Parts: sequence; C-alpha cells; structure tokens
Amino acid sequence: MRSVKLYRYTLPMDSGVVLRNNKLTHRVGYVVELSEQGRVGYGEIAPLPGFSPESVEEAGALAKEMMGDWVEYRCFNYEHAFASVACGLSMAEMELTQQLPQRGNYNTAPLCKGDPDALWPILGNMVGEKIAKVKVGRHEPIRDGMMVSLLLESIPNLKLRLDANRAWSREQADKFISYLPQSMRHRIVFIEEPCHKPSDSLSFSLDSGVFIAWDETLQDAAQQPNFRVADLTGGRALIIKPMVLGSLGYCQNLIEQANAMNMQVVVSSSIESSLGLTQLARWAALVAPTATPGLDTVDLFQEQLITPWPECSLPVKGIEELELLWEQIALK
Ligand code: OSB
Ligand code: MG
Repeated sequence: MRSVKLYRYTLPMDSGVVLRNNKLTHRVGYVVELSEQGRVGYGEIAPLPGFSPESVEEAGALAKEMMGDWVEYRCFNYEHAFASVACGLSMAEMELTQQLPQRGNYNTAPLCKGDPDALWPILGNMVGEKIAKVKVGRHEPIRDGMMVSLLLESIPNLKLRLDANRAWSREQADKFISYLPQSMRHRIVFIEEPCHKPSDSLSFSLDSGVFIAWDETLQDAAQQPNFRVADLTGGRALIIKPMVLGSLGYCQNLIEQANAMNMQVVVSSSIESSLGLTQLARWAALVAPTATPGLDTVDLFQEQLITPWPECSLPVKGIEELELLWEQIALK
C-alpha cells in the first residue's frame, strides 16, 4: 500500500545571505514523504529565488498533482516537471527504493572569504586534495586578484575554485588575472562563469590559460529540449545543481556525458536545507565518487532540518515541527 505526505518548511537564514542582489532572510520549501510497504523515502523541493523560474506555490501544486498520481500506482513523469519538483520527488523515490547510499561524500570544498588563517584548520580536516572555493567579482578586480594571490602564496598546497557569477566584462577578467603570476595560475582549478557573456568567458580562458566551469550557462542551456553537454564548448567542469536542473536521472545523464568528454563535475548546493544537502552528499558518492562536491552551505542557515550535516552544531528542526499540508493513502 502506498501513501504520501507533503510538508512545508520555513527556516531562518543567517543574516547577510544575498542572492542576485536580493537578501534571503528565510528559505521556504517542502519535504515530501513517499511510503510503500513499510519503507519510506524523503525528498526536498525548494525553488531558489532568483534562480528557479517556478514559485514555491507553483512547485507545491505540481508536487501534489504528481504525488496524487504516484499514490494511485502511476509512475512519476519528470520530463515536463519543474526542476525543483523533479529533483525532490526523484530523490524521495531513490531513497524509498534504496538506491541512495547511506554513506555520503561530505568532503566538500569549503567556501572561503579570503582569510588564510580561517582556512588552515578546515583544510587540515580535508581528505585528499586541499580545494577551497572563493567568490570573486563582488569587488574591484584588483582587490580580488590580490586576495586570491595572497591565499595561494600563504597556503602552498592549496588549490582554488573561483566563482565570478558572470560579474566581469572581458577587460575586468583580464585585469583580475594580471594579478596572478603564471606560476600560480595552474592552482586555479577553474573559474566559474567569469564574464557576463559566455563567449567572453571562453575567449578569456583561451587567452589566459585558466580553465573555466559552466554553472549559469548550463542552467540556461539545460532548459532547451534535446540539450547535449557537447553543445557547451571550452569548459573544464560542469556545476551540477539538481534543484535547478531537474531529476536525478537527468542529472546523472549530464554527468555521464561530461565524463565521456573528460570534463569534471561538481555536485553543488542550491542552498538546500541540511536534509537536501546530506542527500546530495549521498547521491554524489554514487554518481561522482572521485570529485570534491560543492556543498558547504549549511552555515548559511540558522537551523538544520530533520537530518543534521556532520559536525554542524546548528539546532535541528524535526519533521513533527513542520506543517503537514496534505496527505493521501492509496484506495486499494
Ligand atoms: O554561485 O554557484 C553559485 C549556491 C546557490 C546559488 C548559486 C551558487 C551557489 C553556490 C553553491 O556557490 C556552493 C558551491 O558551488 O560550492
Ligand atoms: Mg556558481
């Protein structure tokens, strides 16, 4: 016998979380619960304001409709579903059918604001390569260039992933890179989306010798039917954010295409709660076992949800504290 439940959550964010110029004070989303024959699977559906085209209300309405089909023994059809709904329902389905490993890859690249002293103890706890992620493009290119070169100078075995979120003109990207001597540039694993225009990012990469990764460009392109990873040229890595890309099956297919093209993949957060983040860490262990994921975002919250992130000391909100919006049990 099947049954389904849909909960809504609201979690307070740490002060100062800004997404595409909007302050994010609370994260709102859903927890879905699929049950069958004594087994349970959970998933999180959380459209990201400024990134997801669907609203929280639209996502909730579609989730209800799709879960109503599933509980009557029809299959989920993710093809035309909002990415957040496809992501959350496919996660719950994988957990229910025990395809999601229990052990996750929590060895994530720490987000760093530029202070080497804050980074030392965190890197000491990392297994394998010491890779951190730094946001650039929010200040003058000169200031970013000096910050990054200081980090690389202070920590000799450090490698960096940089993320400019398309903030730079081609000239600003050139200005930034001019502060990094050639001998340092190979320690930048990649810069995510350096320029406003993807074509400028590409020419910047060719001219500077620094690799780039596609995040926003992948999100835009993946909306098109029949999109192939091979359509995106010149990137060293793909940033895989299931909450804004779609079902885990679709994302796994993107990863397989990337592997075949020798591109790296980084399973990354769309600022899910600790429930969604720990599930992404478990999924990453399955589909990208040798890659360092980008999931260091639990500290952007003031509270965790249901499943705590390892060694995170924030308080945990239990499922019994959530608002149960809707539930249904199979008729037969
Ligand atoms: O800019 O890549 C981004 C999270 C939400 C929205 C946008 C971004 C992010 C992250 C996730 O940076 C963390 C990571 O990739 O390490
Ligand atoms: Mg990014």
